[in-house]
Amino acid sequence: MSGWVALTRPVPQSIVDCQLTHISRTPIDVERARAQHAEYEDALRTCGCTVVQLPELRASPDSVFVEDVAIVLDDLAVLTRPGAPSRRDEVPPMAEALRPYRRLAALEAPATLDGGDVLVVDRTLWVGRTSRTNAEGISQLTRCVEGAGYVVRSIGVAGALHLKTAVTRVGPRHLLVNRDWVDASVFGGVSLIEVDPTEPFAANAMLIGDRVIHSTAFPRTHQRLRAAGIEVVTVDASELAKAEGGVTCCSLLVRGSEA
Ligand code: CIR
Repeated sequence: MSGWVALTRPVPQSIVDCQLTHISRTPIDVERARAQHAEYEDALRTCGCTVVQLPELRASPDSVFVEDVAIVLDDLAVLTRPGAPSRRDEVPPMAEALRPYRRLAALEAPATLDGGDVLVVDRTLWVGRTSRTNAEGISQLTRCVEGAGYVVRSIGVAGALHLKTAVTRVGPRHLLVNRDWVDASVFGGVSLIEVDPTEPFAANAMLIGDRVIHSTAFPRTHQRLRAAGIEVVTVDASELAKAEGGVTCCSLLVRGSEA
């Protein structure tokens, strides 16, 4: 068993009714969003993933953003309880999708936690305190993963939907960060690359192996990544950005697994 499986879900027509927190609603061209999602799946393949597209969930407007409903680690997967009630129907189908790959644990009420708030760096899970993730969610996640040798540390996030809107890994020892939204001084033993100030949403990048998938919307930040020796694979993600989604949210990576 080797490589990566990337789980994705199609863009439903209902995405036009998606949750929005920090941005205003603008019309989403669903066909264009679907074409961009297909381009994103191609980028995942370019980065060495086997893409497994799960069935469409027509009644769940945000179901393309699979990242939020589970945290997949090497040892287990934790099903979340998303902070937005409209997203909780996405969890049972994800449990079925993940069962062939991992032992499962699950958060329960009153916990809330979105996968977009969980940044894994080695054996540390940094968890953002946001409108989607509460203290009980962080406590329950800790209980689920500590037996497998993971440490959970919570971190404040201001002005962004999720922790990974503000900071993501772009290399074994590199983080890409928007310091307006998160206090990056807490991350030890890593090099910080700051987003270009004109591209505040550029901190969401997706690391797979030694390549990074990143939106075409952030050319100035690409220059910073390339200057650090990081290979960037670009995708147009502009329609999904209107739903407040970035590149990490549209897949769940399962390392070293085949169903
Ligand atoms: C939501 O508000 O839940 C969706 N419209 C966007 C979720 C994006 N997910 C992520 O950044 N992990």
